[in-house]
Amino acid sequence: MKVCVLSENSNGTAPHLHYRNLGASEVGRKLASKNIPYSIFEWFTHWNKSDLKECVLRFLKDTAKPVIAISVPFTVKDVYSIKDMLVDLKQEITNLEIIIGGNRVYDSNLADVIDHFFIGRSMEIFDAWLDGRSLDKYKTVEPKVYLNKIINAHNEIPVISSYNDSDFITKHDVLGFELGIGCRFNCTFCNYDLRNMRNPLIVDPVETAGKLQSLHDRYGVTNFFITDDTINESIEKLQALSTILGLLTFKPNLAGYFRLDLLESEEQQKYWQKINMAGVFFGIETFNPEASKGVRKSSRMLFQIETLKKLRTLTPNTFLTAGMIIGLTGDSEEHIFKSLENVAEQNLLDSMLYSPLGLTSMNSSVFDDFMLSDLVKDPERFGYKLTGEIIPRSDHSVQDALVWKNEWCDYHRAKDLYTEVAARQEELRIGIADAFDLLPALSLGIIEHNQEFVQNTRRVKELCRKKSKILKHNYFEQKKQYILSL
Ligand code: B12
Ligand code: SF4
Repeated sequence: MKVCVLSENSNGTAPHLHYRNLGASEVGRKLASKNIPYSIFEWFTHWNKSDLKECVLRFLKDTAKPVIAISVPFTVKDVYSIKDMLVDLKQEITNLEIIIGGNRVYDSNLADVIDHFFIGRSMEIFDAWLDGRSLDKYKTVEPKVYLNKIINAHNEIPVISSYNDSDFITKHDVLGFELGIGCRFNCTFCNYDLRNMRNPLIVDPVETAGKLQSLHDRYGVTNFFITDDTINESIEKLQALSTILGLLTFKPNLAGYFRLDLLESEEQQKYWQKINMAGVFFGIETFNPEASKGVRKSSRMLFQIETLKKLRTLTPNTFLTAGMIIGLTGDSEEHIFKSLENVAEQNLLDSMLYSPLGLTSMNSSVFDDFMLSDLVKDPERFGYKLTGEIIPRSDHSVQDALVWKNEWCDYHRAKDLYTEVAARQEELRIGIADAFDLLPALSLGIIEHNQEFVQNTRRVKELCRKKSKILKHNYFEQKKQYILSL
């Protein structure tokens, strides 16, 4: 067997990011562990199509079992841009098998060209498939689609970027790692499939530090994103991260997700200062105590504001973003605008990302219940009525938007409010950027300090988009030369 891993995670809402796809790197590591030759083709939608096709044909030319493994964690839409090429390749290589993995949704419109769909965290299924073992355990109502409903932490281990010289990593790349798998909490609106996990598995800090150090020593990488849904869910995780950083000979720039309410604790604050993240995303959702309680987050909002002030003094350079939801039961327009002003007055956050509360159906014949939030499963219990109106998504995302209504808002008003809030944010000079946006800017040398990002967010993102295009182009050239020389 030989495998071309086609990877894409740089489109959609964040075209200025050039992060390498952590899932694709794990697919590669799994193949390497079984001595199966493979090559990752990163950012496949941006390749010149004939170059990509030529490379795939060359790489798969001398194997009896040719495979294309597609990894598209964010949207299956990306596959449509190469669908014609895949059809051609199937005609030219008659025994070619095409598999897709990583996404949480199954798109039946791709079933004519894809042979096997592995939904969500699927390393265990992939492992069985590679070994030719039975996949009965993971069968779904669709014959080509497999899903693992019971994740076993020994098969689904935390992933740390793993690359070799033919991946052409440079110091301008941003790589990812996980500290653990799963989250202990179960917030009502959350659809992270591995939430509500009793004992999330945590990495071995020494091993992780060794891998990160090696990526730094071999390629000069200093920018890393941590993909855990909650880095500070436990002191053990913070301890692990702090130990990892203590073992490294360099100071990496890190971005990741934290829960603000847990940082009220002095012990957490001690680790916060030691770890000193470059950028942090807090899922605050609302500053309204009533609305916050409704989504199973802390209602101690005054404490949270004090915590933000404290964090500012502990690590003044950390870029702080908050994800906020518009339309939560118990909230109000007045409160939303008042909290914006409060944040600006007290300089609590650098940026806020608002979004209208979205209740989405899994408009798909295959999914795990855990891919739906509690709120979607039983909206009435949380004060939302579905009006029956459904807004279909046109972008192959499979999930449709369900129109909801509560005591003060509905989905349509929440969308309008989103525009009004963005205008007010601009006036108040609160940024609209993700903590994860910072790393490309640092890695591409566009900014040296976080404050430059705070002041020029829009221009910096535009520069990132332009510069990352050049970085990708250089990568495509090197990769093509390498593959054609094989
Ligand atoms: C970090 C993260 C981000 C970061 C960084 C993204 C990046 N470029 O790497 C940021 C903040 C930028 C981001 C943005 C978005 N994100 Co996000 N993000 C995540 C998060 C927390 C971790 C992703 C990750 O790297 N995980 C670790 C890796 C190892 O896991 P993995 O990708 O699932 O890969 C594993 C398996 O899937 C499998 N696998 C992967 N590929 C393949 C291929 C084959 C062939 C096989 C067999 C297996 C396989 O192997 C891996 C090991 O098990 C996930 C939730 C989660 N915890 O997974 C959401 C998640 C991926 N994001 C999601 C979404 C929707 C988005 C946004 C669209 C949000 C928005 N509205 O803006 C944007 C899109 C970004 C873009 N490029 O346009 C959804 C995707 C839903 C879906 N359809 O599957 C997720 C699942 C969250 C959720 N539950 O809703 N995100
Ligand atoms: S929102 Fe964050 S803390 Fe809450 S369940 Fe989801 S991952 Fe866990």
